[in-house]
Amino acid sequence: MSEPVLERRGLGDVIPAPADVRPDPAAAFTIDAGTAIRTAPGSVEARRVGEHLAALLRPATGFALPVGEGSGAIALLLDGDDALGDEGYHLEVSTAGATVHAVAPAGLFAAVQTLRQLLPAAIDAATPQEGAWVLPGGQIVDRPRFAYRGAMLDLARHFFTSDEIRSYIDSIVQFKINHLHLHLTDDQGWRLEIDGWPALTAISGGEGTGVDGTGPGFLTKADYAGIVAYAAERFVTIVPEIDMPGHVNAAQHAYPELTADGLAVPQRTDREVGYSSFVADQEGTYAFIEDVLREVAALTPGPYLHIGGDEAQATTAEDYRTFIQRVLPLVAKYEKRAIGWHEMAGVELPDTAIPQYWRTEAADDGTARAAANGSKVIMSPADRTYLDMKYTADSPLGLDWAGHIDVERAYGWDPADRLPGVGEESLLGVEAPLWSETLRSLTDVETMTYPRLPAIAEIGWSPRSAHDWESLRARLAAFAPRWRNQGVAFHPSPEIPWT
Ligand code: TNX
Repeated sequence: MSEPVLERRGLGDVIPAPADVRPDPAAAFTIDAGTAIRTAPGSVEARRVGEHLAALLRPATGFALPVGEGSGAIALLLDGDDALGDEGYHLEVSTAGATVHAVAPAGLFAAVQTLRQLLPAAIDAATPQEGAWVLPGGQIVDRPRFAYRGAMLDLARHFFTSDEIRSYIDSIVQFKINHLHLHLTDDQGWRLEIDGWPALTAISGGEGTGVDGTGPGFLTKADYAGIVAYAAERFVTIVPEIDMPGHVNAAQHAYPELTADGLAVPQRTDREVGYSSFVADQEGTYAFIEDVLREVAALTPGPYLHIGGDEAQATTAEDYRTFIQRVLPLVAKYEKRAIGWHEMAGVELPDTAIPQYWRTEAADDGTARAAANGSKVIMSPADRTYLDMKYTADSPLGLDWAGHIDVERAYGWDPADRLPGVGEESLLGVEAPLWSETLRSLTDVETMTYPRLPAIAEIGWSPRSAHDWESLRARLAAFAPRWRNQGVAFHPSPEIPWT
């Protein structure tokens, strides 16, 4: 008796589009009850990636899929060509099996995301499904265009729990996103516990915080460390942000000594920006900041520490310069590289500092000057990458100050063309920030994220020559059943011919 045929996938039906795809329709491989997964000899990390793949495939297939170094028709090997880089991989599928060659475990993990998408959508079901688990035959050679492909969650305007953040990590890694920026502090809340300054979270992470007072909560140091570890197992680097010198009302509400006159400021739960500022010419400001940065750096194995720097309308230009020039050395002292919203580039920066361009203007002198001086830049133009912008005027969630962003708009730009003076060589990568003023749940987060984040992930990963709207639309369409099986919410954009 023959099994029902599940959906047949094409070798290139993957988001982000792989760099090089050579299908061989005669070479398909069918995973069956006897399939095992073989991982690179002597590599604990390759073994972990193998276990990750097995855990993805077991529920829907019902197969045992043992993982070991002995033998197996699916092989995850660390014998790749150096040209693949740390995240690249070479996948060969023949009738005998599927073999991945990578240089580093991150490349094996990227290949696992590709393998998942090459299988029928039923692979994401939680219970055993009938059918043949066919991988399309041929070869893929793939590696990212940019090293940094990020998403950002705003925990300050609305707090999201450790479990919600972990779910978000699980869904974003499918698109080879490798950085998660956490916006931990803002006027409406402070979301990371800091020893020695307990009121930050006791007061500004407590009940009544967040926009409209509806987003209370904070991460303990243990919660944060747990998220960092969970992310690292999925080859995601956490980028913590402590926003300053503006966006600091929550800190000043908890600690009045951080204000100019030492008087308490009221809690704020409205959506205004640009009214609060640390005091640049007060030593206590830097003692506080050093404590915070030291602790955040100690909890963060990744290389980056984001210091905000945006919308400091309540800080004079001179104070802003003083402030940034005092804080950058503190970041370096704790052995991190500073990222800042691009206003930071209004000050001369060391070439290790990374401006993140977020506005909608066609040019930015500071960012261009930083790039000319050797700084790398992260591109997050609000009118393309801001996942909190409404899709259309009808979107119930989101803001519209940078316009409406449908999927075609999120996809129809190139980071190397965005700013004069900031070309391909100056780019560290792209990031899609999600601000949470209007969001109240993980479902809201996912609805704003999908299907736009996959479009931006493709801009960050795939070669420019592979960007093609008609192709992306068709590949996105296949995600409706996948996201349903995964329990991930998405906006059913009418632009996509959903299956
Ligand atoms: C601008 S983007 C901000 C945030 C808001 C966001 C809303 C940036 C660096 N600052 O404070 O949440 O707009 O879209």
